[in-house]
This record gives sequence, C-alpha cells and structure tokens, in this order.
Amino acid sequence: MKIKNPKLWHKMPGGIIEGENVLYSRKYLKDVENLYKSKEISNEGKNTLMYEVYSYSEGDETQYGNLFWGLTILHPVYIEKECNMTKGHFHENRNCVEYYFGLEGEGLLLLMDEMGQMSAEKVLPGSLHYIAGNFAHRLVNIGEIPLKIGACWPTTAGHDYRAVEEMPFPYRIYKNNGKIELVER
Ligand code: PAN
Ligand code: ZN
Repeated sequence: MKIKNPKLWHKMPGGIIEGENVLYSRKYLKDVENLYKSKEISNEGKNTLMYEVYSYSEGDETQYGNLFWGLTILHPVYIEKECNMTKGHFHENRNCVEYYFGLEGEGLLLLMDEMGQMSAEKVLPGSLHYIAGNFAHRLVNIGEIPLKIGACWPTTAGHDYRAVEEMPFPYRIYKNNGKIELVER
C-alpha cells in the first residue's frame, strides 16, 4: 500500500492542489467600488486587485452534508483610509454555519444579524471564528500585509449578497495614522 501525500491546503496559491477541484475568483476595485465611501476612484485605481478566493470540495456540491474548504486573501489596500473589505454576505440557507480562521495578517471579522446589529472580532494568525447561519459576515484587512484566512462551510450554503446590499453593515472601518476607527454610516 502506498502512503498518499497530504493536500497542503494553506499553500493553495502555490498551486499544490491545482488541477484538482479548486475554484478561484478575484475581485478588482472596479467590482467592489460601491462598497467604499470615496467616489473619486481613478480609472487606474479601479484595476487594483482587492481580494482572491480559492475554494475546494470533493464529490457532489449539491449533496447535503458536503463541505467547501476555502482560502481568502485580502490585499492591504486603503481607499482614502477606508480598509479593504469583502463584499460580505448572508448564506442563502440561513441554517448553514461557517468557520473562519486566521492564517496571516491582521483583520476584523464583521458579523451582522438580520436586524442590522453588528459586532466585530479581531482576526490574527491562529484565531478561530464561528459564524452562525443567520449572521452576515465581512472580512476587513486592517494591516500592512495580505490578510489570509481559511474557511469551511457547507457546499449547499449559497451566498445572499442582496440582503447586505439592501441593509449594509452599519460601520465603515478606517485606518487613520495607524489607528483603527469604526465610523457609523
Ligand atoms: C468566504 C467568502 C470570501 C469572499 O469564502 O465568500 O471570503 O467574501 P464575499 O463572498 O463576501 O465576497 C465565505 O464566507 N464563504 O461562505
Ligand atoms: Zn460565508
């Protein structure tokens, strides 16, 4: 019997499990500019790479009980001092929970319930974050290096971005002279 080599999931960007069932997507500023307060983004700025998402699963994605394993990389970009963030979403299936955990860099995880109440957790290497099924979640990079987090969630969860567009997270996150500021909209 041959012993198999393990998948080095945290090295996904290095291509270690490339060619297997890995999905990859990226967002440029032009894809997410509406999230930011600034309306003065140059055409050149719009091509800034903001974040990358790898996700991986085996077997049938429509099968209840199956899981995605994911890696998100949020680059250290500031739009007039506002920190880089993911779009943020609820899961379409509000029963589907998720774990995030910090790998590299420094961030915040914003959690918002369906009434629009928000809390925030510090994300750092080794931190573990349980995201209940009925909470919208958004990652924010508050550091100077890429923020990398691992994630695990059901393949049947789905992404509900619309609910967050209709009821945005109530705070914007800025870094001003090295200090993090949460500013109410
Ligand atoms: C993550 C997120 C990823 C990107 O894999 O999808 O961090 O964030 P947005 O999807 O909000 O752009 C996750 O939470 N999956 O469920
Ligand atoms: Zn999610």
